[in-house]
Amino acid sequence: MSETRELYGASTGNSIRAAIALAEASIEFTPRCLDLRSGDQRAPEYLALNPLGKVPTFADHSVSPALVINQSNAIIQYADEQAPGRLSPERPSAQRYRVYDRFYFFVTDVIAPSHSAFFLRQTGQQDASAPLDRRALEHLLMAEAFLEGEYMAGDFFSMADISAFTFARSVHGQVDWEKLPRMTRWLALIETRPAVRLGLQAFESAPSLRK
Ligand SMILES: N[C@@H](CCC(=O)N[C@@H](CS)C(=O)NCC(=O)O)C(=O)O
Repeated sequence: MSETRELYGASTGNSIRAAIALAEASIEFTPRCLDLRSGDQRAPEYLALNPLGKVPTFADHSVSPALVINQSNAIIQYADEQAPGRLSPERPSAQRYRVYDRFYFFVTDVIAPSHSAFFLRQTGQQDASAPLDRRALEHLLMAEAFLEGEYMAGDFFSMADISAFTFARSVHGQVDWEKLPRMTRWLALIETRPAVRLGLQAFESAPSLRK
């Protein structure tokens, strides 16, 4: 673990995707776990790093001033740039743009409506949340057609797989997997990756923000 690089987060999709991307890029970091129910994200020392009071936040103290990244997808992009070729093809090419295309499909057409639905449920608007949940799920299931190769953007692992993975896992019980043979194989394949396991566990036993 690196004390110079920290990833503040919780066991939520956004934090786990960021942790997986850093691990896949072999960027060492210390996970710092926030208890969102207790409001750790609104503690003044955390707000100094992330004025929005949200997780995740990545901080690299090895540079001066420290590099701080607040958005999960910007952390994934950082990981991609730090380890060329690991999360997307190294050079501009049709394959690289397919990775980006599918990455943004999962980010904007699956994860974003699902987050909006979550907000509506939290605020008691169940009826309004249901169509957004359905839309997110329907979009995820379209990815069966992406899987002509083993992975979401071809024959190689990429950030597109990271963006699809946590949501696919979170709706596991709502999907008829027998109708989705490619996605079933894909999910099992992604789950066995050491960096994915590391990301999934990062905030289970991580040192807490409150030391
Ligand atoms: N667009 C942000 C969203 C971050 C976000 O909404 N994080 C949630 C957890 S998934 C959070 O921190 N919620 C706590 C709160 O809003 O108080 C990202 O992708 O990083």
